[in-house]
Amino acid sequence: MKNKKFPENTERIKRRIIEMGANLVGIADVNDLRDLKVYPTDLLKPFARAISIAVQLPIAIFDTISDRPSSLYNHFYKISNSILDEIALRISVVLQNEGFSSLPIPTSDYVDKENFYGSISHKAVARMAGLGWQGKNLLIITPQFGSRVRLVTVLTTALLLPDVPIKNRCGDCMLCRDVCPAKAIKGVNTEDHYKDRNEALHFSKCLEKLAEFMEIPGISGRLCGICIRVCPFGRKRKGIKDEI
Ligand code: B12
Repeated sequence: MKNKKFPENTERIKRRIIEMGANLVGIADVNDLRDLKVYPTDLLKPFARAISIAVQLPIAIFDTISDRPSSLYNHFYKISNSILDEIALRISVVLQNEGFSSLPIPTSDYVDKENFYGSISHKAVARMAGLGWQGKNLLIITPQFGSRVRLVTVLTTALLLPDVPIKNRCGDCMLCRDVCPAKAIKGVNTEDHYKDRNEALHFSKCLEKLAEFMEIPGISGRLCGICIRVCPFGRKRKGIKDEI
């Protein structure tokens, strides 16, 4: 891949990722992530770009969630993780074969199990890659699918053309705050990103509720999904009728 062919190659790589089953893809400049806490601390050093990839979960899956997560959501969130991990692995090999060192970061790993930190925040990468903004539920909200996406990151030396972040569009909407069964969402907006997760959430309340939900038969992880279900973005389904 020649540097002077930036736009063509960026489009080609993005297309390839979509063909592999992703629904959204964007590119962040690693320089814009330098203030991000990462593990190990030199994780980003060899790389120039971070590719953010999203797979959506269908609205109907979230509609099986009432005041607690459903076993159906439990099942398919794991499948979406596998799809994302597979895409990240495959595109890393594609880029490597073109001469660019590329590192897939797992969808859902906790490197700091005590404080609940992944090796890199996929949400921060997604935001800087223009996939969406950080909503009041602390999650990435995409215009197309709301928060009904899961994310993965590929770090690469390939100088792909970076995308630009998009503005927060939550406005006065408080649906996620009002529906949260733990009353964990404070309802505070951010123009760019929260300095700390406690700015958006009563984090311990969210954690306690997730631990409670883990006791439900059929729920094997720290799952909820209620704030995701109500997000109005992407709920209008073109061509799909609810009633026949
Ligand atoms: C540990 C973890 C948890 C923990 C802690 C969550 C947390 N908020 O930290 C627990 C178990 C509580 C949890 C719960 C959930 N999680 Co979780 N979780 C993770 C995991 C593995 C690591 C997150 C992490 O490192 N957090 C550390 C904090 C500090 O970072 P943060 O949450 O990203 O928020 C900060 C940054 O984003 C930063 N930021 C944003 N933009 C920018 C830009 C720059 C330049 C900088 C410097 C910073 C910055 O601002 C925030 C405040 O500091 C990620 C996967 C991953 N590797 O990213 C999934 C992940 C965040 N979880 C996810 C989901 C969906 C959930 C749940 C809804 C559960 C579920 N599946 O039903 C709940 C929602 C809770 C909530 N409202 O936040 C998704 C989010 C998808 C999305 N659309 O945003 C992720 C990305 C998994 C995935 N691969 O898709 N999770």
